[in-house]
Amino acid sequence: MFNLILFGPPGSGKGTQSEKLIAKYGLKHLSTGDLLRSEIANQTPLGVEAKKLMDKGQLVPDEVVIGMISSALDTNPEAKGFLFDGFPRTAAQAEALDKLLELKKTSIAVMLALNVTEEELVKRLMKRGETSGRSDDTNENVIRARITEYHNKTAVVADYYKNFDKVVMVKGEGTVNDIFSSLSAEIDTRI
Ligand code: B4P
Repeated sequence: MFNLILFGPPGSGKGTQSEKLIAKYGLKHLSTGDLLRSEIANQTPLGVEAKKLMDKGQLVPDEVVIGMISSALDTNPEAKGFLFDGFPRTAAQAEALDKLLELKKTSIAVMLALNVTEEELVKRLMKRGETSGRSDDTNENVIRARITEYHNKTAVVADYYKNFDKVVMVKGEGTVNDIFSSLSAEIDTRI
């Protein structure tokens, strides 16, 4: 099994690159952002609560997203590997993920971390907000709040995996195809 974390701040290209990587490597894509937006679209109690936080640019509680990932792992026993996109986003989520994978006798092979400047992140998300219908992309204050959450709570997740020598930084600016080639090269040496 080959398990990969695609890491980076909001708007760094995780979702964009994940689509291409799962097509190339046949991994199962687990995006907590997508899972939460599906709960919102279905107006579940979890979705209603999550939307309130997401609209303010804040993270959803750890136990909620850990529960979602745990059941997604259980419902995909045949997967040849997982691509985690937008998860883990806190140190507690990282520790929980390690335990869940250990139960399945597997682990994270590598974290690929996309590096993008803050001004480029804001520009991309504002542009996506023109068409995405995502309420968290339309307001610059909310976008900046998401980036602040990233610095306060999520950046430490890279330090967690650095302890195990599993982090590779990848330049996240340039064309989508060039970034995809850089990510693929890193995967090819490990898969
Ligand atoms: P996510 O859905 O994970 O949203 P994101 O970080 O904004 O998206 P992503 O980084 O994938 O966007 P992409 O670069 O692909 O999270 C949304 C919210 O859900 C969070 O704020 C939080 O509230 C909640 N949440 C999710 N997971 C959670 C967790 N684990 N714990 C707690 N809360 C959680 O795309 C950005 C734009 O850039 C696109 O328009 C794309 O076309 C463009 N782009 C991509 N690559 C480009 C390039 N090379 N050049 C130019 N533009 C590019």
